[in-house]
Amino acid sequence: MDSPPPEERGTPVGRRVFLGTVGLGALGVLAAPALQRATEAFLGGAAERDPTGLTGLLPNGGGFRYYSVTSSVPHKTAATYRLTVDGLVDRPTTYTLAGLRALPQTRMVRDVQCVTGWRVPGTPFAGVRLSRLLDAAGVRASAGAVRFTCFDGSYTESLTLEQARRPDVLVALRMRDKDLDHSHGGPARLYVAPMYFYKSAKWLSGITVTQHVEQGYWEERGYDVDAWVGRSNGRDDAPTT
Ligand SMILES: Nc1nc2c(c(=O)[nH]1)N[C@H]1C(S)=C(S)[C@@H](COP(=O)(O)O)O[C@H]1N2
Ligand SMILES: [Mo]
Repeated sequence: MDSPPPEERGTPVGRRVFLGTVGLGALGVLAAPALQRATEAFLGGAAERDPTGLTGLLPNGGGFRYYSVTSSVPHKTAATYRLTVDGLVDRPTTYTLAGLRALPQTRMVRDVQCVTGWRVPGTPFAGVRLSRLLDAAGVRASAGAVRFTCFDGSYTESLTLEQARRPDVLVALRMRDKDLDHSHGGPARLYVAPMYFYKSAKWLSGITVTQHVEQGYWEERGYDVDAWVGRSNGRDDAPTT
């Protein structure tokens, strides 16, 4: 079990929620059919068996399943990668990878939990707190949400501003103490530790501050916008102690 760094203690994602994800593996498999039925109903029966997780299983991914909603994704290097922060901000900003690496880095070790039941325990992620980028840009008073876009050209996600400012939400540059590789969304992805992994948009290219939450890719297809692990997507029966 990891022990959260001091600055993370006392945030809403406490030990309770974290421990609540342990042992969810078996439960997740049992709970999956209900979610799958809901998704299939939503898609008119066209959904594959496991719409957000079973495509492209990486043989040596250490439990990770590679997933992309697009068939190919361009590669970006330190020379070509850019992350823009815009929308309802006073100082729209474009970061290079070097610029992101030069900012203070936060490392967290949590379980990764896909909504379809697979889980990878104790996975280190590191990067820049999203709150830092938002503060640097100067979020306007009228703002209420943040929208994320990706250089795969299709995937989108969103968080409320309150969620986006949590200390356990990162623009991650590293996973398992290595630079994020392309398959896992490198050079930079969103990492939303307390939520199911579909919130953690890979190949992050844009952060746009908006007034209201707009549904992301999977949310338009039936998944919860507030994707707290153990408390959303029909998993309210997850352990709570
Ligand atoms: N751009 C993009 N981000 C994405 C996805 C995607 O298809 N495209 N899939 C999501 C889902 S459903 C999961 S479970 C994780 C998978 O991350 P991994 O490929 O690093 O295991 O990424 C999330 N972020
Ligand atoms: Mo997923």
